[in-house]
Amino acid sequence: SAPSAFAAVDLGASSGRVVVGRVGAGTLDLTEVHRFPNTPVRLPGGLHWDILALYRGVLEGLRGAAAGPDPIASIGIDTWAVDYGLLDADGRLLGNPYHYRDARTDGVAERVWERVPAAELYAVTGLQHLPFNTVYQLAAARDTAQLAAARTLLLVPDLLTHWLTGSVGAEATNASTTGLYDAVAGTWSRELLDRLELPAALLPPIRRPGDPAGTLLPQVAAETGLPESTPVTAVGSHDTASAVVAVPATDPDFAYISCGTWSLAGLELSAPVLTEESRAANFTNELGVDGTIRYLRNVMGLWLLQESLRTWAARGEQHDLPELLAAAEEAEPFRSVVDPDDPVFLKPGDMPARIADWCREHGQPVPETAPQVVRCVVESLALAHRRTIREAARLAGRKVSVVHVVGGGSRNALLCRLTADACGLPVVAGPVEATALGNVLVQARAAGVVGDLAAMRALVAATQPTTRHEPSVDPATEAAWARAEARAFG
Ligand code: ADP
Ligand code: LRH
Repeated sequence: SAPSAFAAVDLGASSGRVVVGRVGAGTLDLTEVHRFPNTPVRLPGGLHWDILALYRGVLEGLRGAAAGPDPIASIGIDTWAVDYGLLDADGRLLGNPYHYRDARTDGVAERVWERVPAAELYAVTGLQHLPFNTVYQLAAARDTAQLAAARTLLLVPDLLTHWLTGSVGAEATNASTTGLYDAVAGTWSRELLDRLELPAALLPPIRRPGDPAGTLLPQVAAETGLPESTPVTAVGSHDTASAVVAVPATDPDFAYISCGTWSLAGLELSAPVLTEESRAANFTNELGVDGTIRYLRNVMGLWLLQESLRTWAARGEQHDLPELLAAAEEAEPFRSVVDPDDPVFLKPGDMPARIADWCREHGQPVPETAPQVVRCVVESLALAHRRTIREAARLAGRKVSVVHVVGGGSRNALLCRLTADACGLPVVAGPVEATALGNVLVQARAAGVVGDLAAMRALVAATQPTTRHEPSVDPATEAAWARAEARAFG
């Protein structure tokens, strides 16, 4: 039978895209229909996502999908995690969703822990501590007029789904990033909501990847040219969950790094690790597709590079990324390395200056040129990948024989090669668009076109190009990375 076509909406922190994926026996291909930048906006009241610009991009992409050669069997939506919009009693959006890098959560976690200690939060949710987890954002909003007027909270992919279909729900993989989801029971944690005095009624019923999420509203159908009967299907609506679906692993002992704005580095497990040691190491147990657990840690990721480029561009210094990476390749190795996960790097702002300050404060040479800054960022990320994957394997009692790097960072050959050296393991790089592929595959599975997770991964491995980076065989390599690790992480 002919392949079926599915539209995937995938919004990352740096860009959004709408792609059409065709899936059939032995077939999996993607066509990018529309790509648009995701540019946050600072208002007097804080840093926001430009949700209407994003929604306009979604509609434009769906229009492109409708105009293509294949009938669209279904639509799936994934975005970054934790952020949400609030609807009032009339179902209208109350204000622009906040960006997770907004400062209003500063110091809030500590207040929340006075009510529910961090160890108790972890025992229920299995979620790593990030200052912007939804639970802290809601605690920061406690006394606002906006929260008082809110009747429904929709995570960003669920908000976009609501605008397309009118349906109200909370997709489970993304719900697992809120800090309000019980990792063992697989439901919102009523107990945590009560103890934190957060209104449980805000939270919609959970739906799972593969569940139907409605069909297009008449005005959406008219605007996009898609039939009203077009279904929206819940996918792994947390982008990282969709990315992990499309990791082309053929070896069961694999680790993955979903590498874009963030590097999400870890393992796929069948059960959460909720030990105190795991909490102290700040590993998360986020929900994957088919009840799997994404046992990983957020590494600060290519944000450090994106924000450096943005800083230079604001000063009139334009850099071409491939050229800059080629220059970084020639730069002196291990001149300076930082702990990329230091919270000083989290917020928007002058990144090269913060890297320079960090180096100065830690007795390391300050990177002077752009290639030196980039070399420092890439080596520091490779170090964080090494540390994170080794720690995940130890805490989960698992062996790792290969590291898969997917997402935009898989195009960064220097980062992939250094990650291979740092980990002492082969790195398989690609696919770049793993998230969109995972989104398409879960829709295809719901339509009965593809089988289980293993079958989906086999299809990705058979159809999508990857690049293998072998680690250095020089016996001095491990010692060099171990020394650099001590410099970066103390
Ligand atoms: P997100 O989903 O978080 O927006 P992506 O997965 O789209 O992120 O990855 C974006 C990142 O990919 C960019 O910040 C950049 O560092 C990297 N990237 C994109 N194109 C290239 C390229 N040609 N060479 C090296 N890196 C690239
Ligand atoms: C990656 C991601 C990550 C979250 C962060 C907020 O895009 O979804 O998994 O921790 O954004």
